[in-house]
Amino acid sequence: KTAGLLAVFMLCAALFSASVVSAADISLSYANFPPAKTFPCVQMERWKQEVEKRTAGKVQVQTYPGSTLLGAKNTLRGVMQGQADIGCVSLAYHPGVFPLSSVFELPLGFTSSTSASLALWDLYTKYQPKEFKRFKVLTMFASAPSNIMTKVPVRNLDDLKGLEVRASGILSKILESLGATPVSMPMSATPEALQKGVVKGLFSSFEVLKDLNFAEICRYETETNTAVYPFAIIMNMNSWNSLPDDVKKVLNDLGREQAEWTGKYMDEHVKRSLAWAKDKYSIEMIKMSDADMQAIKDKTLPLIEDWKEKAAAKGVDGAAVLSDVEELRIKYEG
Ligand code: 3IO
Repeated sequence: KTAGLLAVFMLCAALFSASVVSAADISLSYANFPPAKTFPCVQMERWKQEVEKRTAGKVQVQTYPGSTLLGAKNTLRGVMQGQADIGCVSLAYHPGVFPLSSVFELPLGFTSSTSASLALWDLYTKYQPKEFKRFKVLTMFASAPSNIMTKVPVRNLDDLKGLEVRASGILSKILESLGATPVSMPMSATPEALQKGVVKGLFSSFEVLKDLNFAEICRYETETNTAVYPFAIIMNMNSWNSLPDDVKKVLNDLGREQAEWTGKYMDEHVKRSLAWAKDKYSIEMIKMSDADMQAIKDKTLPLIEDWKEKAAAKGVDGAAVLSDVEELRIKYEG
């Protein structure tokens, strides 16, 4: 008799605790590779706040900046396998894996993170490309246009000849076509490479001058305003499928808004960081001649054809994608 009562009691306790756990608390882990101060992590904290607010605390997000849960190169696999529920991926770190979305790594003339981020999100929602089929994509965004930050002045294309400069993906190919010696690595590996002298500079957006203190070591900033780096925030498919519908709606509704928020934050932050770097380290801003700027356009043009061929080999209609991106660029650049 006592054993029967005990069994009933234990069953009730089990049911009770299960219902409490499922109703009150959904905990999602979110892995990010660069340090907490950088823009991918700033947007992560904003997303966490919005999600927790809009679900009235039903969802809690545990954020892991600085590769504390997954690093730059193993976030894709880690999220797929469920080591984190959510992860931040810089697409350029995975050449060939994103034949459609990598179009944003080409020199297409985007002048802001806001316009590139909105165009990227619209392109994703239109095509729903199969390169993301294993994931739920929560949002996407892009860095501001890339520029050359170096220890030595790069005043013209001649100065760039043979110079070791860090980039990733198609942006490394852009450097190569300009005569530099690109060294591909994630942003998270760049501070050490600069310190050790493995590279003389980097090719990315200017806000890292402040956020990673690169202004201290890279006093020369050459404006090229070429390609952006596209990002995706991906979620494990089982984690997504296990969410209740009201939570799914909150996350879906945040997709475009988060892309725009991140773009606007980035564009403002680039200005703040440049002002800070001028004030603190007296960085020199360099503009190349009109002839060199035209040469940059001419020399990087073949990369667009390259991309189209690679896209075609993966079943992506590159010409259609490029024409859609151009339409979106005009729409969002105004
Ligand atoms: C980036 C990546 C991590 C932290 C700050 C950043 N600013 C621009 C990027 C773009 C990127 O992925 C890269 O590797 O330059």
